[in-house]
Amino acid sequence: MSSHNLFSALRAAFPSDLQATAVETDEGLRYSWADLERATAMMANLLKSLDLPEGSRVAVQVEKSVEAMMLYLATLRAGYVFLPLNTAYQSAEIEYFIGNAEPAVVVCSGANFGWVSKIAFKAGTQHVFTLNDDRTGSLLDRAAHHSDQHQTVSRKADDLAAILYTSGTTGRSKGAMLTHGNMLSNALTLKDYWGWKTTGGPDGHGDVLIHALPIFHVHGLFVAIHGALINGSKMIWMAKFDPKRAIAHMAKASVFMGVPTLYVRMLAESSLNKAAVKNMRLFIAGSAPLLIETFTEWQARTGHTILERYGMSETAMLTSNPYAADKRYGQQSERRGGTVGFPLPDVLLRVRGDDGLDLPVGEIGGIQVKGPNVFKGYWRMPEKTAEEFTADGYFKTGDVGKVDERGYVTIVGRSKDLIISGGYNVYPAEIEGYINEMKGVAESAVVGVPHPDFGEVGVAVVIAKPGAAVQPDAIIAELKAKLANFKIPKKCFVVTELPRNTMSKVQKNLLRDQYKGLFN
Ligand code: MLC
Ligand code: AMP
Repeated sequence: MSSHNLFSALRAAFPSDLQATAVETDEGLRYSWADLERATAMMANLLKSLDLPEGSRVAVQVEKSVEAMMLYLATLRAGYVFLPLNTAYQSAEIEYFIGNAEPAVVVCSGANFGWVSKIAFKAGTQHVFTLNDDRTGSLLDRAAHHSDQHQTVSRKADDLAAILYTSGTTGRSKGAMLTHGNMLSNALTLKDYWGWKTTGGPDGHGDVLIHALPIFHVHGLFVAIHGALINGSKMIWMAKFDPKRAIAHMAKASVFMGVPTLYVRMLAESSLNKAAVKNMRLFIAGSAPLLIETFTEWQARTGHTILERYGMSETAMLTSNPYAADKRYGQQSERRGGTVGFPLPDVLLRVRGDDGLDLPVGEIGGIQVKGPNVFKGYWRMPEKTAEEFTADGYFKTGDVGKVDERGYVTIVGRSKDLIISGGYNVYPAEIEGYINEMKGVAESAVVGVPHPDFGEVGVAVVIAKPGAAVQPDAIIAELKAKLANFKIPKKCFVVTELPRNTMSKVQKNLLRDQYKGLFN
């Protein structure tokens, strides 16, 4: 392939019958492969007509829709850099991302146009379009005037394809820069490792994926969309996850991907049984730890063994339990609950101690990785990038784990102060910063505690200034007015002191222990 544009590789995998269904929505709309080809061409031509500088960012905060996916593909196709933003982000959060990334184009929902466009124009963005989840908006109106033929722009493997913001443990979010080469290598590796099929399956045309995740993070945007497209597989598109409908879709699907919360919610449905999953080939979980109870219960109810894998924004997928026996690890290799499987075939993974030396098998330390999937660095943060890589080019994931004698990787914790709630990352430092600025607050600590639905949720523990009356409900209400809803601690306590070590550092482990039974 002369061009390394990821879109070219995805396009080359479209089935020969372009009139076949590529995406079928929850509401019964059907999009053919020809529709994907034409609509992405029109959007790419619209972007091209704007005469944007090379490497321009296209920032997008819209509800999930097939057109939103097409916008992603069109951005790749036109050679620009896609920057997806969680729909829950509020103005202060959006102001930071747009100010930092300086996108040439911003696309938002019509309902948010007023405040988003204000932020964008202030940051120097020239073009703000709207895109709604009912196939309306100025982006589509404008694209309709453009040709449905477009020559995909040539890109080098090392050219940027996307920037994903991932919050820092201290300070502000960092934009992880992913290249066309990063994503194509990962998509091809997973196609092979997960045994994607082009024949057989529920309708004789191979695998059919239920797409139930949001499309502003690695899991829904890359692993799921690339996975289906690089195999020419149809997607059943759920704008919002609903456990009953997801189970009903399984009659005509074969692959499902979800964060653990989705599995927990489906297990609560009586319609989940062996008959409901009889056409399914593979259930994949990731983005957060899958509890062994969920793994075992799923096996008992459906007869299927969930395949757990591990990845991150900076690297896409890193490890996976095997779909079929992995010859590198012997014929006995199976999917093991509680582990995230083996390093993917082109990923090098090692576990190092605080002294920077490799640890023996079974010992716990920091996970470091290297491979064609590992990102290019943090957007406009060369020092931060340098800090996160070792001298010999390994990326320090911030996850703590071990590798056993058979090669299985287990994640046991994180060195980064991070809460993963329902698959979304919440950084305590960010929430504490907001709480500490509130009237009457002296100090706060936010910790993650177990939760039956979200896996983990945040709890805020606050100390008031002497003489100040601080109400937990008022703190929560103030946070809700400023931050994305999933970041809001589910409980807040006002206490007189925080546990500290001899260095006067707050002992978050003691707080986690104290509040661990709150929701379970
Ligand atoms: C929603 N809420 C959450 C939450 N999601 N609270 C904590 N954690 C979450 N993840 C809260 C809202 O704040 C709101 O509270 C209430 O739940 C209802 O909101 P909702 O939007 O209607 O929720 P729901 O649709 O039920 O969403 C739950 C969910 C969603 C699990 C479907 O969170 C989700 O889609 N998660 C997937 C995230 C994901 O794709 N992660 C991949 C990251 S990639 P209130 O109080 O306001 O009513 C990655 C790399 C890798 O990590 O390896 O894949
Ligand atoms: P993000 O930055 O949103 O991409 O989140 C990446 C983080 O999610 C990783 O660094 C891990 O801490 C966590 N993660 C992803 N998959 C798994 C998994 N299967 N088990 C445990 N943690 C996971």
